Amino acid sequence: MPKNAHFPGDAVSFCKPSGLSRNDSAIFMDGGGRDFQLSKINNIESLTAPQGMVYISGGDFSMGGVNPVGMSDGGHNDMEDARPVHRVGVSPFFMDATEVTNKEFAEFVKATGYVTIAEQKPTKEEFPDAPEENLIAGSLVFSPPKEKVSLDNFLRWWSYQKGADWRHPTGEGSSIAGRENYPVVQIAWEDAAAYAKWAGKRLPTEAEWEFAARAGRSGELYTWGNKLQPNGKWMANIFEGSFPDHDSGADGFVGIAPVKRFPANDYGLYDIAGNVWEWCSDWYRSDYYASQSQNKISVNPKGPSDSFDPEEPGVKKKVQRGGSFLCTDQYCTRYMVGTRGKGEYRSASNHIGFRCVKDVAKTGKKFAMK
Ligand SMILES: [Ca+2]
Repeated sequence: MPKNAHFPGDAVSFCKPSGLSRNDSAIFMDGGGRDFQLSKINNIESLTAPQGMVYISGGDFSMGGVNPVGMSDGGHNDMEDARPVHRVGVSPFFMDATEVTNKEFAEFVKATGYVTIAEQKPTKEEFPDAPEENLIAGSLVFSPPKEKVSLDNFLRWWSYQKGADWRHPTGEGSSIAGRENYPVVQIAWEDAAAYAKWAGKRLPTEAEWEFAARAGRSGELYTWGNKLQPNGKWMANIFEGSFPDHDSGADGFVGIAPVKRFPANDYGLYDIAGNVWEWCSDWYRSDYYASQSQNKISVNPKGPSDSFDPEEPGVKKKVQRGGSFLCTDQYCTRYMVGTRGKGEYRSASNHIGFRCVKDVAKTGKKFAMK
């Protein structure tokens, strides 16, 4: 592959995967570490990012995730959808440094009068088989059982709560008063896309999201390296204790945390792992990575044209990334950086939010992509 094959004129710097050789990296992976190649980050003049955003210079990287040694599928969930690892290039862009907050979303609603999906009464057209009395505005809320339960049915810890929406994240009686700097939740994909459009931004592609999350580090388990707690320090808001009945809050937070309470990754992105899931623009297909060429770079991929999840055929899903305050190695370790999440695009819950990206104005050849 010729150097700079699709970034004519741009110098490129090579980033080593955190001092590890590729063979060393494989120690941490279940063999798949060898699939990762060094990231090639565009070494071009940094642009001043709009307020609250960071500049991501783009480049080529190995996208995907493999199983860490000793952890089959990182918990109970199958992660085959994050393989094979394949090579992807992304153009420069700006990205929100934090997840969109309640304060920011409130400004959007005040300016536009926007009503989120969770606030709307479900219609007979959308749910023709549901009795009329069940058509009540609300949303999914994490409702932990009092005791340890088997992990084969998520309905044991999720329930549909009347009145749950972004202003009332856990249902009637709950509030976001004093929580202006918390990520907004109970946001369906359409709501996130509407906010992004209003803000002059857009949702990230899944490739942009992972490129930014990896921050030049190749093939590592986490956005910060290969150890969950470097020097004993918690790096993301996840779930510790006994899932789902007891969140010990060992990382400092039981449940959701305000933004910027954990270290940013090397690109200056806060909570890119954990805290709340983040919607991406792509439709979700479990077999999408398998459809990508293993021999050439996929440039600015935008995902498949339709959605398919064999676990729920017929349910249209968009990609979610980063995991949430509910992710744990007991069930779902999707705070690990290459892993993928998904959700029905008109559904929300109290652990789903988003952040936006913004295109860099193309100036002549400098950012031209072939
Ligand atoms: Ca936590």
